[in-house]
Amino acid sequence: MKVVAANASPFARKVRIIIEEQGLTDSVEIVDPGAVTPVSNNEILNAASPLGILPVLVLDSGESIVDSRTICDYLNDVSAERGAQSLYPEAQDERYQTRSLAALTDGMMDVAVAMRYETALRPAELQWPEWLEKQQEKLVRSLDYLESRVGGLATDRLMMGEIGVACILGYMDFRFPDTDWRAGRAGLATWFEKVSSRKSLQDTVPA
Ligand SMILES: N[C@@H](CCC(=O)N[C@@H](CS)C(=O)NCC(=O)O)C(=O)O
Repeated sequence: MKVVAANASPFARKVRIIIEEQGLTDSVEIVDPGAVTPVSNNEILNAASPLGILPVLVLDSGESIVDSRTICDYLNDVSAERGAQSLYPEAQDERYQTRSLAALTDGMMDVAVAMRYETALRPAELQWPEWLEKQQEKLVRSLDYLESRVGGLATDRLMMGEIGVACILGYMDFRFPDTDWRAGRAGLATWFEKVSSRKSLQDTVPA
């Protein structure tokens, strides 16, 4: 199977980290489609998914699986069948906490990617400062929430929640280097520094 995934995308990064962490590097080819924006057409991507949004997993049968969360779950199932540990805890409460953290960090990525499109792609005269300000507040509140919960984040083994946290923090550094998310969030900064040394994160630094 192959996954259409750009290096800059935090959603695609989750998938690429899972491929490495779950021992699937020999089974999934990574295809970089080149530039992808909401205001351009990318033929490789559009051939894989009518939505033209990445990542997309293309199975050997030719069928596509869209949306990073679905792809992550699919790869988690495939790796579990091969004996890897699941990316979700078994106990129900913990499992839903992990799912909720993964959903929160996906939401943060949605906000951050939309802000990037607004500031980098939308013509200056059409930009909407009030909208940008509210999106920024969502990120600030969510980062503060993550800081308050950082004691529950593992560094020795990444589950789906930790992978999401690492991907949004890496994206903040990549696209919003002037926003000092580390200020006042020493726990999160230390956690991110520790997990960033993992091979799966080193190999997928956004570019
Ligand atoms: N919900 C989707 C979001 C993916 C997403 O926003 N991908 C961006 C790149 S980071 C994209 O493909 N943008 C192109 C577009 O919006 O047309 C997922 O989790 O896979």
